[in-house]
Amino acid sequence: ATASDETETATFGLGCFWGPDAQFGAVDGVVRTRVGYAGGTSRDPTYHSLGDHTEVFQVEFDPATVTYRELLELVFESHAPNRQTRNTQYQNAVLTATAAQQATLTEFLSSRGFTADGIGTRIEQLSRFYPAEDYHQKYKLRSVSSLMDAFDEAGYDDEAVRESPIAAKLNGYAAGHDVAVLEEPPASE
Ligand code: MHO
Repeated sequence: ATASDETETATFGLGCFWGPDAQFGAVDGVVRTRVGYAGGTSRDPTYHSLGDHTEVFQVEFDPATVTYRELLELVFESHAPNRQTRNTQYQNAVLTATAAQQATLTEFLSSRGFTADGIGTRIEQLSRFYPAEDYHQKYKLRSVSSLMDAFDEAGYDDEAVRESPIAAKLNGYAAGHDVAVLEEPPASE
């Protein structure tokens, strides 16, 4: 896919953030991912001092290739909206950042026969996203030491790995997700 200049950012919670970080990183049109904490009120959450925050992941995407609505479809295929866990750390959540996202979400929910109040999934406006510790970013990729060594040798620090479009795809691939986008092969002669 050809990327356009303008990306958009979506924030979701689907339990432990390692899995969806990889799953959504593999989606065509998703250019960057990061994991973190949001949805609570306590200051400066960390993994071991999470307070009332929830593990969330952000996907930065190219809306010319994948739409917010398509991401919502994937989010709602990936959890049971009629249920919710009491443990705030792992709650399912859609945290909208703009009025346009809110409008798309409202339309999407009603197309599924849901209302924001009538489902277990938390539907809220994103107030603040706190990036998680480096060792949680691209967690699946981090288990492939040869790839992490290659990033290191190419001069990437932890923040550069977190924000790398290549790392997002490799993280999905490392977790077993299909990252292939099949196009016409180039002519061989
Ligand atoms: N350590 C937990 C969850 C990690 S996720 C970042 C486990 O593997 O079950 O909360």
